[in-house]
Amino acid sequence: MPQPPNLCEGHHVIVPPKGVPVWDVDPYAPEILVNPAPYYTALRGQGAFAYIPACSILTCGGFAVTQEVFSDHSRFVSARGVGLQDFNLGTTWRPPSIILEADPPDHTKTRRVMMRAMSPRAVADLRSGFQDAADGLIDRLLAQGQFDAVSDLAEPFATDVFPRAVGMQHNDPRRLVDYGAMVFNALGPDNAQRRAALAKGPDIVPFITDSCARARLSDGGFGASIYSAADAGDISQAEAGMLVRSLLSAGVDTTVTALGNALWCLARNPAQFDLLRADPTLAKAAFDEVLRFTSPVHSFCRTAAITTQVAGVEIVEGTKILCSLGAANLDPERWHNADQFDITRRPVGHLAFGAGIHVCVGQNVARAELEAVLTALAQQVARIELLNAPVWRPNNAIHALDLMMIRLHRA
Ligand code: OVM
Repeated sequence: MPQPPNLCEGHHVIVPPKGVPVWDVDPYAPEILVNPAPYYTALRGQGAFAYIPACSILTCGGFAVTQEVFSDHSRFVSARGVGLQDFNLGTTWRPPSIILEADPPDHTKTRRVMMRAMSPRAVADLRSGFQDAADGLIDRLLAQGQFDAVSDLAEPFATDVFPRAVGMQHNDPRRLVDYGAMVFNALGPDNAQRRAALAKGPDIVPFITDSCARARLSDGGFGASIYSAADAGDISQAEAGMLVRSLLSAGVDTTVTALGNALWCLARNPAQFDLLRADPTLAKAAFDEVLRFTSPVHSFCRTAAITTQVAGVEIVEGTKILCSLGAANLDPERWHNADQFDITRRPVGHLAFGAGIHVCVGQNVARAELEAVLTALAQQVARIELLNAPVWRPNNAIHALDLMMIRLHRA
C-alpha cells in the first residue's frame, strides 16, 4: 500500500462523491513521476474522476473531462492555488503569482500586460538571435562527441536565450533552473521532492527577487515591457515586479524540459527525425507533438468554487481536482495511435499549454526557442545516437529528464 504523502498545510478534506472510485495511489510517488505512462492508463480507466484518499482530492485524466475542468475558470478557480494546497487555508511558500494563481478580474489585467510583452510581434524580433544561438550550440555539440542532452544542451540554451530576452543583467543559470524546480515541486504534497527543492530557497529566492527589480532589467526586453505597462498606469510597479517573477518562474524549467523531451522523442524515433530532416519546416509540428507526447507540465490542480457537476459527478465546493494533462494528452479516445510519436499529426487541442483563459501566455517564446533548436538539428544533424538509458528526474508538476547521454552525427 502506498504511504500517504503528508498533505500541505491548508487542505480541504472531502468525502468521495457518489459513484466515484476510491483509488489507493500516490500520484506523487517518484516511481510514477519518472514513468507515468502506466499510471496515466490506470487513471483514465477509473472513469471520469477518481478519489485519492492519500491526498483527499479528485483526479481526472480523460481528455474530455480534463478539458472541461481546465476550460471553465468560473467553476474551477486558480486563486486558491493550482497545486495541492488550498490558498484559502494556511500560508503559502511565497506570495501567490498574480497571473497563474489569480482569477478574473485580477487575472484579466495582468494577463493583458503579459500578452503584450510576449506578443507575436515582440517574439518575431527574437527569432534570428535564437536561431544563431541554436546553430552555434548544435555545431559545438557535434564537435564535442558524447554529451548530456540536459546539462549540455537544454539548460545552456534555455538559460542563455530566455534571460537575455527578459533583459536580465545578472544571469545565473543554476539558480534559474533551481527556482523552476522550487516553483513546480511546490505544487505537490510535502514530500521529498518538495522539501529538497524548497530547502534551496534561502540561496535562490533573494536572487530571484533582486532580478525582478526594474534597475536590473535592460531596455528592450520582456521585463522592461512589463515595467512600461506600470508607467502607463495599467499595473503598479510592485505588480510589474511580480510579473517579472512569473517570467522567471514559468519560462525556464518548462523550456529546458521541452528541449530535453524533444531530444528524447527524436533519439528514440529515428524515422521521425528523418522526416524532420527532410522537411525542417516540420519543426513547429514536431514541437507540438513533443508537447502532446511528453506533457512537460504533467499536471495542475483547480479548486471547485461552487458545488457543481461534471460528467454526472457531484463536486462539492472546496474540492481540489488534480488534472492530469499528461493522461489527457495520451487518451486513445481523443488521439489516433495515442502512444505513437508522430510529427505528421496535427495535435491541435493538446493540453500541454493548458486551455481557456490561463493557456500558456509565453507559448510564442517557447515555440520560438524550440523551433530554433529543432531547425538546427534538422539542418546539421544526420543521426541522434542514444548512449544510455535516459534517467528521469521526479518533480511534482514537471515531467523532465535528469540525464540522457547522446552523440550527434553531422549531416
Ligand atoms: C507564475 C508561474 C509559475 C509557474 C508556472 C506558471 C506555467 C506561472 O509564477 O506565474 O505557468
